[in-house]
Amino acid sequence: MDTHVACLTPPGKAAIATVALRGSLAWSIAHRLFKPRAGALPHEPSTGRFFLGKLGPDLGDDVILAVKHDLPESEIEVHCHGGIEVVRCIVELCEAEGATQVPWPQFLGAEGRFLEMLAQAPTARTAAILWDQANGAWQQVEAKNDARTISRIKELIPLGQHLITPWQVALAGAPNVGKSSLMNALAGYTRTIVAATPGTTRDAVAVRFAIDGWPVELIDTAGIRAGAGELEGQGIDRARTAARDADLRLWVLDGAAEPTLPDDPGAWMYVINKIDQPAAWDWENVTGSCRTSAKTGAGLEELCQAVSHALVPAPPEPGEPVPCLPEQIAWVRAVCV
Ligand SMILES: Nc1nc2c(ncn2[C@@H]2O[C@H](COP(=O)(O)OP(=O)(O)O)[C@@H](O)[C@H]2O)c(=O)[nH]1
Ligand SMILES: [Mg+2]
Repeated sequence: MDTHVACLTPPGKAAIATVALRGSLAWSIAHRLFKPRAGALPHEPSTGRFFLGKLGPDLGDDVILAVKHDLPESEIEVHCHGGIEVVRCIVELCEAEGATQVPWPQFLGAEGRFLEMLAQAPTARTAAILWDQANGAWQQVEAKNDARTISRIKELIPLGQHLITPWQVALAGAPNVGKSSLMNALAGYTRTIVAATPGTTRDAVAVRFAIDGWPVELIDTAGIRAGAGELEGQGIDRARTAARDADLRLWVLDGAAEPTLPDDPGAWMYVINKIDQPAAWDWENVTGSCRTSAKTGAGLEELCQAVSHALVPAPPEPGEPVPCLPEQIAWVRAVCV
């Protein structure tokens, strides 16, 4: 097999860059290019050893050479100074000794794709899941390919699709029930217009944050009501689309005024807001609803828990496989038919 060389760190100015080398020639290339600060490189590489020294002709760059795998397919990493020219020089030296340069995704294979996702993980919780996947969690699926494992994996597909891309959660309901206030209270800062005049929010406004470690894009929709003007009407159309396409739809009811129910009966999670005010109707009629006050903050924690549970009813255990690459998802879907 060819000996491959790739730069694993992004191009540009940085303190450190990593150049990796793998193949039958890797260790002999290291012998020719690298001079340890003390002693000599051993005749054969041994996994897990590090060496400090110079790489390159004349003075060379100060580098650390790490042995990731020993013979016969040895793999080594050179941790050199960052910068485009330093990296280019080291890669060219390896090429001159017989290595072939390949792009880093090709060098790393599936692990690299998880690491690429890991770099974009928006929360510690999603990063931990991607870490497990980069560390080979999927091998359990290949080892234990039974019906229970597969059905559990299938359950986790939506989560796998939302480790980087946020879940879309729509806030819908009649004007003035407190959708924008709830969004602001949840996001923790003022982002949308809150006003006492019905119909002030004319457009769908989205804010991204995390609920229970899951990335969420909360969409505050224009109040859906009949008899609106043309401009407001366009906002209402966009609101309907955003609400229809969302992963989770919250219908906000005003606990202190006559309730307006959705005309689209689909799946809604009901939120009864303004519970700091005297009740205008019997909330007990709406089972399984969350009760909040955007004004006092009451019930927001419970609302977050309910949203988290609706999005990810059974979160993965540490080390559990989660399908997140397109081919993994396609494979699970194919074996589940
Ligand atoms: N007392 C009370 N007033 C609220 C609450 N939530 C919103 N409001 C008020 O209700 C009005 C309409 O709120 P807004 O968020 O603009 O409603 P939206 O049209 O559904 O987006 C504003 O005057 C808010 O201050 C709440 O929980 N308690
Ligand atoms: Mg509003």
